[in-house]
Amino acid sequence: MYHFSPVMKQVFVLLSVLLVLVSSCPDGELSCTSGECLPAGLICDLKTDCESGSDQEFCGLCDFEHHSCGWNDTSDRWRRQMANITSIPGVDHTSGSASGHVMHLDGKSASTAKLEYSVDKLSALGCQISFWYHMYENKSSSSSTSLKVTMVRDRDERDLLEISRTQTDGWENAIAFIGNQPGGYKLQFSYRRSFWDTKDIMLDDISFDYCGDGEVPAGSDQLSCDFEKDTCSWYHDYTASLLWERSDGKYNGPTGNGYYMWMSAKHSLNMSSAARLISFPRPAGQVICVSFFYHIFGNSIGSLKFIAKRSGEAETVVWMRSGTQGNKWRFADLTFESDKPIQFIIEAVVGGIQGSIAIDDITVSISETGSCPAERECTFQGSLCGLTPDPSASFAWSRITGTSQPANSSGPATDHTLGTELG
Ligand SMILES: [Ca+2]
Ligand SMILES: [Ca+2]
Ligand SMILES: [Ca+2]
Repeated sequence: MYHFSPVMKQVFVLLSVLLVLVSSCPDGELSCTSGECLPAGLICDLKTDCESGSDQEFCGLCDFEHHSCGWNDTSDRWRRQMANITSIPGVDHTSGSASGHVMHLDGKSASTAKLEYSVDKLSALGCQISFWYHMYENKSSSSSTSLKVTMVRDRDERDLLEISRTQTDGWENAIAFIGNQPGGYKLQFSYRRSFWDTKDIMLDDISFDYCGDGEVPAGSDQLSCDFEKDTCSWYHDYTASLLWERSDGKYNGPTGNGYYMWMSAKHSLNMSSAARLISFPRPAGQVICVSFFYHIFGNSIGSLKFIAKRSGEAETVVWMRSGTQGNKWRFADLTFESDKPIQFIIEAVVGGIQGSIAIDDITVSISETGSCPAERECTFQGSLCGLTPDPSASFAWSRITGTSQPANSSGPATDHTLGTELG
């Protein structure tokens, strides 16, 4: 077992640079051991680019067969060992072999065990870390101490995942969500035993999924969302200064009780602080209908923006409301048509010291007819405000009733909302 200290990491980077210099690749490019030349920026970016995987060899992705891949044991507790140290599972996860290697923690010592990897680069929106683990309890007890995956950025520590269980019968998979985090943090596996409980833990086959630019997780097109369980396929933008909060406690949602996304102004916040929810790009060549409820209330509150980003272009604000809109939920309808893949961003800017901004019941659908429901509220760009010709109007109205009311809602009827907004 050898440790991979920050000094060794620097040595590796230096060696990589030297390798690039003596390789046949053009200046500033990375030479894969499999022969390709790739941009140097692809080293340690949480995505495998070389066919041989050499661009990510000391970069966290790890089967523990030859070394620890940049995972640094700061507690002197973890050991890279052969899997036959215990009878269950007795084999590693990579090859199912007793001579395969794993990262092993002997649970007897009382100190907190920490295994860390430093991430230097910005990851993509859907980035997640996946790993296999096995837990074995040395003496019987009912307590279940936990293995944690934590993001440590300066003094800020955020638990991404906590696995609390007594033991497993073999290898099990776990995934912790990372998202588009700017580089400059450590990912940390930690375990602290309780007085009664000593536990052995093994780790194997750590990988990073959907962390590279353009990598899209399966099922990331769920943009219609009532936020009751999660944020569906709306991803927090961790590069923004604030985060939206999923809340149910401040006031009722548009359809009665339930969760919505929320952000509040505070004295201490910078006026331009913003929280953003981002979608993955939707395919080009479709008419996309978007509607949502919003609530902007307070004496001194900023603005809510709906932003579109077409592939290769700058972001465009297509809808915005600034300042208080009264203590009520309002409604917006938007239509998008694009010959390029199009991404949506919902941004709340603080802009003041008192008040809050919320959104709920987003629907995003592809229009079969090439047009979207009549707008139920005028936009600042000066729209028809629902005064569309009769034939399409009746269709639009029935469609509105079907899509804006979540199945589990118990709130006011849709025609009431419509009556108010169009009245
Ligand atoms: Ca790479
Ligand atoms: Ca292994
Ligand atoms: Ca809701």
